[in-house]
This record gives sequence, structure tokens and C-alpha cells, in this order.
Amino acid sequence: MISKTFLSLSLVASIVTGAFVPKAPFSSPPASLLRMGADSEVSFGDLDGTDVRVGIIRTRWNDEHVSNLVDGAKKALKACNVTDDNIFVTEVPGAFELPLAAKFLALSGTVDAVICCGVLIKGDTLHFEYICEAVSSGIMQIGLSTNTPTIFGVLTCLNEEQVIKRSTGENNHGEDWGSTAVEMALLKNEALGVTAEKSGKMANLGFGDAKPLKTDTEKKSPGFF
Ligand code: DLZ
Repeated sequence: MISKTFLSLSLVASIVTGAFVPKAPFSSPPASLLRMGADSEVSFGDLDGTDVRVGIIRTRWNDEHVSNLVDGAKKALKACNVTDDNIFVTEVPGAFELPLAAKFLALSGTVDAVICCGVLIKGDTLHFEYICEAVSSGIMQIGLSTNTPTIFGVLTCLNEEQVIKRSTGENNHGEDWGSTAVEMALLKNEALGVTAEKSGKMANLGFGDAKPLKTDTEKKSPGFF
């Protein structure tokens, strides 16, 4: 009797305090997943892209939405001091074409980072799933295989409403992609020694103010501390 009353009271209390959250039906994704990508939650420090060159490859599919995203990316690039002359834009038909075009651009050696910009909207068939998978892993591979930061600027949405929410106003994801491109370009230049080379230091692989490693002989010499 006491325990039954206690259980009912706890149930009422948990509902009132919000501690009791009814489980969503199995088919609905958890709220945290639905929020993923809905808001920009990443912050960027001061990025100086004065010497950074960025290539944007954009699709003609979903032209209006992609144009908004490209505008967002350009806005962020300019906020990071990337000059108009250092922003190159070209286009491909659809998202499936982005990885190969990104590879050509990365291998040209003319840019420090590439932003692949597109919008995929789910239709009635499995086409969306195949393209999303191919494009995301394709873009990742280009970055890894060419050492050129290649930004995944592709919205993968269930409907047009989701696209609009993520490509306009305060929540234009293109802006994050622009900042990410500059941050990764600077990171690459530092890691691969480009910055070091320019400043007269030895080009090296590694981060920060790395100094050349001493050889064993140098370590044994009397002048070595
Ligand atoms: C075919 C197709 C479809 C159905 N949907 C989209 C889309 O939502 N976004 C996009 O960028 N491209 C789409 N495409 C075109 C493919 O990406 C690709 O251009 C063609 O399959 C030719 O390779």
C-alpha cells in the first residue's frame, strides 16, 4: 500500500518536474539528433586569411539554395580578410560531381582549401542515401589524399523547409563552411611548413613553433645542452 502510494506520488512528481520524459516512438529520431545541424554551435576565433586562397565548387542542382550558401561562405571568407581575388568559384551539375571537381582543383595547387557546396533533398527513392554516402566519403577522401582541406558544404535534408532553415538568415551554414575553410587552410599551412618557409624558418611537418630535431651525434657533442 505504502509503496503503491509512493510510486504514484513519484510518477506525478516526475511528470510535474519534467523528469519524466515519455519515450518517443521508435521511428522518431531523438530530439538531440533532430537538433544536429539545426543551429550553428561552433565558434571560430580570429582567423587571418589574408594570404589564403579558397576554391568554391558549387552545384547547379537546387540553384537558389546553393547560391544562398555560397553567399554565406563568401561573407565569412571576407570577414576573415580573404580577398575577392583569392576566392575562386566554379560549378558542376550535381552533388555527385563535387568530389572529382574538388580533386582537380586541389591537385592544381592553386588553392589552400576547397569548399564543396551543394544541397541534397530526399526524394521517394533510395537515390538520396546513395548520393549522400558517396559524396560525403568522396569529399573526405579528396582532403586526405591531396592534403588540401576539402570542406563538406553539402546540406542533406529531408525537405525544402529544412534547407531554408539552414541556408538563410542567421543560420546560413555557408558561413561556417567559409570560416572552416580558412581555419583548416591556416592549419595545413602551419602543419606542412608553408608558413615556416615564408618566415624563413625551416619547413617542417608538425604544429606550432617546432624546431628541427637534433641527431644523435649533435646530442653527444659538448655544445649540446
Ligand atoms: C539526380 C539528382 C537528384 C535526384 N537529386 C539531386 C539533389 O537533390 N541534389 C544534387 O546536388 N544533385 C541531385 N541529383 C544529381 C546528381 O547529383 C548527379 O548530378 C547525377 O546523378 C549525375 O551524376
